[in-house]
Amino acid sequence: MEMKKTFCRFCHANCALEVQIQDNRVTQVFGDAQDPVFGGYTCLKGRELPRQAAHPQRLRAAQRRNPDGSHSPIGNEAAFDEIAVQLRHLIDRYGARAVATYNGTYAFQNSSALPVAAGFHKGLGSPSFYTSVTIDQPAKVYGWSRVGAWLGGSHGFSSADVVMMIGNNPLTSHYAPPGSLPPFSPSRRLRDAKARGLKVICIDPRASSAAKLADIHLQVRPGEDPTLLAGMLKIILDEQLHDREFCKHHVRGLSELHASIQDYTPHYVSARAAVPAADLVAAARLFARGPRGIAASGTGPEMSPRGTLTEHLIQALNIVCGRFCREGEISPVPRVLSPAAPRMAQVLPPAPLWGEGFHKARVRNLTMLGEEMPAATLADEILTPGEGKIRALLCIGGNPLTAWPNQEKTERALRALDLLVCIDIKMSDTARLAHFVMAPQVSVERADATLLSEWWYEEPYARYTEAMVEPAPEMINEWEFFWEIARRLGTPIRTAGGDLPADRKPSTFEVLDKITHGCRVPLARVREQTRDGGKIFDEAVVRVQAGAPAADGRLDLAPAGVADEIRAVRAEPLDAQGRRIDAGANYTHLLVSRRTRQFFNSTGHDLPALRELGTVNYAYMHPHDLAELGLEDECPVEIRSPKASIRSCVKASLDIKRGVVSMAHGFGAASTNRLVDDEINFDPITGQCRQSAIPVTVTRFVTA
Ligand SMILES: Nc1nc2c(c(=O)[nH]1)N[C@H]1C(S)=C(S)[C@@H](COP(=O)(O)OP(=O)(O)OC[C@H]3O[C@@H](n4cnc5c(=O)[nH]c(N)nc54)[C@H](O)[C@@H]3O)O[C@H]1N2
Ligand SMILES: Nc1nc2c(c(=O)[nH]1)N[C@H]1C(S)=C(S)[C@@H](COP(=O)(O)OP(=O)(O)OC[C@H]3O[C@@H](n4cnc5c(=O)[nH]c(N)nc54)[C@H](O)[C@@H]3O)O[C@H]1N2
Ligand code: SF4
Ligand SMILES: [Mo]
Repeated sequence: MEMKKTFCRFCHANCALEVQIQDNRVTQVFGDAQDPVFGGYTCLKGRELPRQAAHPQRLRAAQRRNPDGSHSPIGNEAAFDEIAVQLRHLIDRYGARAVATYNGTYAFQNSSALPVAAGFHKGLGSPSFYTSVTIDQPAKVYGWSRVGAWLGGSHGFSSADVVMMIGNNPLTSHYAPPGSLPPFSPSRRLRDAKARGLKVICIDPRASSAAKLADIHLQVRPGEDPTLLAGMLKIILDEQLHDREFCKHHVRGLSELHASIQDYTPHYVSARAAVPAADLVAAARLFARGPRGIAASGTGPEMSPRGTLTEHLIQALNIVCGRFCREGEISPVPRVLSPAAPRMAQVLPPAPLWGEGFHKARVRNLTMLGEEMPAATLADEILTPGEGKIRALLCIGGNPLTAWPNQEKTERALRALDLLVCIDIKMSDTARLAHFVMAPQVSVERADATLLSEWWYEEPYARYTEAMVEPAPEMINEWEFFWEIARRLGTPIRTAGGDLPADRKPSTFEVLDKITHGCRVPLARVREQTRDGGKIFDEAVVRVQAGAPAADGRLDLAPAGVADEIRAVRAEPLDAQGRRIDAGANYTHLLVSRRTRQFFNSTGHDLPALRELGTVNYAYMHPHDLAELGLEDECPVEIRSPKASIRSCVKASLDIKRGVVSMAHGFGAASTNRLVDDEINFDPITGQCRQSAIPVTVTRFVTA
């Protein structure tokens, strides 16, 4: 028996672990109490890594689909050969665009996976590169490009006086944007910060575990974040609570923004967002008082209508309150393994990442965002005939059949592909439709670095880990798949540090080294110095330097279209209760998305210790709503949106706002994505569909 140190990759938080190894198997995991950032924290999912690795249904070899739809094992070499031949044929006949990759959640739990997949696409010349970001929180990743960014960085959590969490619940999800609550030991961290005086504002239709700890909880009506945030901005600007000095020197569009929100009075916002006007005013003042802090959102508001506008208003709140590090301050989130960008007290001017000059999607007038195409259009790109039609899909660590909007269309699209390849630990709902399924190594079986979690470390923390155990010979690291295919196609794999070698297979360390090219501390040194666990690299502390004298860039609060969109929201028709009237939707409730503690999207549903915490995807509702509908707790119901209906069981919960149904996604059969219409109500910039605040009716389900 042996103990070794590594880090968890069940989710993105990358908690520091000590693992017990026996006979080339990880038998138990513990939090690494010595770790300077994580201090011994783990969650129930991470503690199941040994059972996940040893799961009887885990794929241990590649599978090839038989004509009757069943699958049989195939050797990796034979699978790579066949896949490459089919891809070559499709590329020669239809062009490289016909080949798409979709990077799901688990492409983001392996630092070498996503960059190599991206480098494969660059080498191939195919723009059909998709990730789950564009069905998750794309406006956070791309929204800054029309506003600009502050090169000194935002305020960090540990020095914040106030944090506003808008539709995210890090206590369950271990997820929050930088500057908000870091995902390690989140509950303890939040309680400790409150004890030192931190004020917390939560905006959520549900009394989530974070909202229960908040000083002010605004239990907003789903989808009304734009209204509520515009109302807060108006209070702050009307009362001149903003950072006037910062705005004078570094901001433009302030008066235009202020003019566009004039009609968002506390009275109007209170009626429409269904929050008490006094709480709204108190929250706006508390946030503006700071003086340090951050407002940030999660999935809820981004999946509700107008996600990009919502993110813009959140950015605007941070900007007008000047929530940025100034010259001489230590900049939080130094990022040891990412490109060492300068930290300066100046604005990086806007630089568009979509629209004119970017590849066009063939539907819904959308374009590429940065280097990725919008995933919500992928099903249509497969089904729409003509030039550019996608015919082959390489799916890494994702499960489109449960995760993509419009499940019925997604299934039709996946079945229409000439070639579907999945890399998945099990025969997921999607993998069952695939022509080939490759068996990946799980985290404890591969080398990795903390590249994907470093946007949360306020100090220059980093680490490298070797594989803890020897993987079975047919299990691959995701990057190897792309390397094997590229070699057979004769195309390069482009990375930050140049092309991957094609004449010999690089090691995972070499791949990671190329990917992290130009970072603050070279990977070899990080590897050398973190053999005994994670470390803070003092040489990578960054202080904000003075802005360049000639720098006159400004953060733009009113880029083209924003003021008009704010006015368009104000002009939307409301019913007598202040609810937005959705064309064609005769609904009684709004269904909102949430995470469950025990599962990670569609991962973990097969692990007994996690299943013990519940396997039913309940539709949580307020008990008074149930009574009004004549429904008892736990009774079967049909939930109907304008698009389709699903069956579930209701569960009474006082945490849920009246008029709201709260339900998770990723539970195959009762997938809330059946209810999602991808063709109406999508974000005009990111294509993000309305995956939260979905209009529904709830009725008792009666068997015929
Ligand atoms: N209605 C609705 N839809 C949503 C959401 C919502 O809240 N509501 N959330 C959206 C969000 S935020 C996201 S990120 C997407 C998620 O979208 P996806 O990533 O497409 O879906 P997941 O269910 O996370 O799929 C993960 C897959 O990875 C496999 N897997 C597990 N471990 C490993 C591993 O180590 N290696 C590999 N290669 N595979 C592994 C699992 O078996 C599973 O099949 O869904 C989006 N869709
Ligand atoms: N245990 C666990 N952890 C996970 C996941 C998981 O499935 N399980 N999924 C992972 C993934 S892929 C992601 S992207 C992150 C997401 O991380 P988070 O965004 O923190 O996810 P949630 O915990 O669902 O929190 C979203 C909150 O938004 C609220 N909400 C819904 N609609 C609205 C709305 O219209 N307005 C407002 N203001 N709030 C709204 C919901 O009630 C919910 O409390 O979590 C990750 N972590
Ligand atoms: S929070 Fe995420 S990284 Fe940490 S132990 Fe749990 S699953 Fe693993
Ligand atoms: Mo996500």
